[in-house]
Amino acid sequence: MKIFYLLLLAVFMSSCQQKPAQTASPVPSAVVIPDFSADSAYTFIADQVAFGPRIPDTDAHRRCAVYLVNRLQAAGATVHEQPFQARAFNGKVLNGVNIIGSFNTAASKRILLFAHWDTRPWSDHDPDPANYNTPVTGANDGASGVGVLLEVARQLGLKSPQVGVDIVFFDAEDYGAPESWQGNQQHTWCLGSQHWSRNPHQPGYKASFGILLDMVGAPGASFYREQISEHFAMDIVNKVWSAAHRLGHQRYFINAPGGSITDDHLYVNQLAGIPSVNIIQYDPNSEKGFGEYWHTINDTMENIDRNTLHAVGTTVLSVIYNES
Ligand code: AHN
Ligand code: ZN
Repeated sequence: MKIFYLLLLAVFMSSCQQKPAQTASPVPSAVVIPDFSADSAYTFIADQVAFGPRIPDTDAHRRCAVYLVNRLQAAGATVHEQPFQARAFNGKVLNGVNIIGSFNTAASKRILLFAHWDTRPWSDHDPDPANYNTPVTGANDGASGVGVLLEVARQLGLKSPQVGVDIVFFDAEDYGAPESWQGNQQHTWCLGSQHWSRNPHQPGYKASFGILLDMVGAPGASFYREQISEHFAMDIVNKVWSAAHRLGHQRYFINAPGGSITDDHLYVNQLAGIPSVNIIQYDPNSEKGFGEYWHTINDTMENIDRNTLHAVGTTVLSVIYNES
């Protein structure tokens, strides 16, 4: 009889012990973030570079626009092209086009991701003044941000996030007046984002926040906390930099103040009222803040590093898939 009760007790206890494992776990399951393919992003950068310099009113520019639209559509985005004209500092009227790819169009909460897709017509920071009138190839300055976002787009199409996402490729960012220009340099950059911020592709368009990627492909890049970003969107800087640190990317995302950089996010903040941050390679402690190949003839594929693309891409995906 004693043995029978002991057996019964043993069966009872073992069934009790199993129970918690079978029902609700006390730890909530973590959000699954899709894998970012740095190889794919790298290819998307090489594809853009292969067109040649993407200067408004050139054939390479027109052909690259078709490519960008096709890639966004292939990822499953609803694509909107926004052509515009803008007068450059030198009086030239540029024919530009902003390209917008939207995911989860029905979602009311939206995140804006952006980069510029044009390239600079002059290598005005090249050590050799003879190269001044050679266009920048723009592997890093232009193609890198777009390449990372095309891979983000591909992942968004494979697995839908809880929020809506709009990816904007701004044109005519890099047509700004060179330092030698005698006139007022202010507002000569970022012509596409100035246009879009005054005339969004949907009237009254709003997003919860925005993230700009600019020059995100160089080996060993440092992304300091850019100061216009901190001024308009401190919470978002904290969100992005802490996501990067959680993923182990603190060597790239430095928790210290960077420069105050006139870039597309200035106008998205100031004119469109969307709190936005800039992930941009700029080291305030170095002599050449934007890196040694910035606005030179050496901004080429040899200076694009998959590790940097991966750090930035996984950080952006982590931020998006953690939003609800
Ligand atoms: C200025 O040099 C004023 N802004 C940098 C914006 C930029 C140019 N990003 C890429 N190229
Ligand atoms: Zn540039």
